[in-house]
Amino acid sequence: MTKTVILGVIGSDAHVVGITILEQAFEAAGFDVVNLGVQTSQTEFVDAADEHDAAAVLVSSLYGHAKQDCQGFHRQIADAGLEDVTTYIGGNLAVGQDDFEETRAFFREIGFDRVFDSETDPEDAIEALRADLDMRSAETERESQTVSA
Ligand code: B12
Repeated sequence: MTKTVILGVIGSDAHVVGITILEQAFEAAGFDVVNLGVQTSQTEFVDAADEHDAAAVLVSSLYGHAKQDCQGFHRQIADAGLEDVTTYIGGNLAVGQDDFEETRAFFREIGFDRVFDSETDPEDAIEALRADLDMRSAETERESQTVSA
């Protein structure tokens, strides 16, 4: 079954080129992509994930304010009952010179399943998402077998 991914640039960020490339790459890889565009609020991401029964939400941020823009994001996801949706974030996630491993640790801590820097090849994100979604379907299958057994 074709999996739907929600894509957008969070907060007041207006950098559009990266998500346009990601949209094309994920579509070419066989995903249905709902591109919410730039300056997308947390609520718009969550509502779109719910409405489209999305497998994943891909958040982009380039302008350096991702930490503030993502505060409370996973709480909203949980409140909408969407804990099973895979969440990725990528881009220039902090201002200026930065230790990316610290940045990665911060975003993992607040709930993102994977964190990508601005050097990421879209193919690597696609490969990661395929692996994560396959793993999730296998887990769901195992759980339903356990329940019915
Ligand atoms: C073009 C540009 C602009 C244009 C944007 C035009 C537009 N509508 O897109 C304009 C001039 C408007 C602009 C404005 C600003 N910009 Co600007 N901009 C750039 C620039 C030069 C290129 C961005 C770009 O298009 N790259 C090409 C695309 C293909 O790459 P990308 O965006 O990085 O996306 C790839 C990856 O990051 C990754 N990726 C991105 N998101 C995600 C998400 C996931 C899930 C995954 C897996 C991967 C992923 O995959 C993408 C595709 O390969 C960068 C510098 C640079 N060289 O990156 C600065 C840059 C991003 N801008 C910057 C800044 C500070 C701003 C402003 C705040 C400046 C100001 N004071 O006004 C404003 C913000 C305005 C706003 N509200 O957003 C800084 C951010 C600094 C930081 N994070 O520490 C940068 C890095 C410049 C710098 N070195 O200081 N900008």
